[in-house]
Amino acid sequence: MKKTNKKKQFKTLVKLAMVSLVIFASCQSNLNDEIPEQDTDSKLYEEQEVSEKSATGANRDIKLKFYLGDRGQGNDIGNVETPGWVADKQNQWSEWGGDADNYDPDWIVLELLTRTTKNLKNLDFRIAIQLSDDGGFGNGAGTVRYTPWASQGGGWSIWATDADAYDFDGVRFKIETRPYSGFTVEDVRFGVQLTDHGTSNSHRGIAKYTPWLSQGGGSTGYAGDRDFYDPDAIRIKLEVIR
Ligand SMILES: [Ca+2]
Ligand SMILES: [Ca+2]
Ligand SMILES: [Ca+2]
Ligand SMILES: [Ca+2]
Repeated sequence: MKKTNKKKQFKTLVKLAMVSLVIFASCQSNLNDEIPEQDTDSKLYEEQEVSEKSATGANRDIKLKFYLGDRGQGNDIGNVETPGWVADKQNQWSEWGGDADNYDPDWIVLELLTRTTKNLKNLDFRIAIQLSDDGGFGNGAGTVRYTPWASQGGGWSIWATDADAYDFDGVRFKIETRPYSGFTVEDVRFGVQLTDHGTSNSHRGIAKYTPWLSQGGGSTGYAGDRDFYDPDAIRIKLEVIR
């Protein structure tokens, strides 16, 4: 009996060892299987990315819209203003935008709009921003600041303030365009950041971005300085993929 039991025990041990080996081996083969699966997935992902990118500057035009508000996000909203569609090459300032009483706005929202009836082929552009005071409408206006051109890769403007760099009331934008044979922006989005105490780095709010042109555009959401109260300066970003 003892011998038989030992034999049984031995057999069981062997079985267990074999089962473990099989499990281990199948786990290994699963791991090996997963690698090509991941490859397939990432290929699919790339294809999706490519199809999302099918909306480009070669088949779409863009427009910047903006509005400001005060006393909390979404409150005391002023008029929505725009410098117009880029492909229309207006090169004109928008109307001055302010909050509801054109006095000390707390936040700004930028929107990127797109349309398919015109495109950005063979066109270079940059964004200009100017701030004013004393009820907006251009009184006490500060220096005009520009983003780099799209053909230069875009980027942030210098900080724009009103004349005394303290509690601006009005904001306006212009999109400057110039013909640029052979240059067409692939993708584009707008960014905006506010600060206070002049152009102090330590009072910056979070930089906010619109979705990309290839994503259909959209809104930055509310952009304010660090405490979302009476900012002094705004800078604007033209972000491009060439
Ligand atoms: Ca106000
Ligand atoms: Ca305010
Ligand atoms: Ca001022
Ligand atoms: Ca503030």
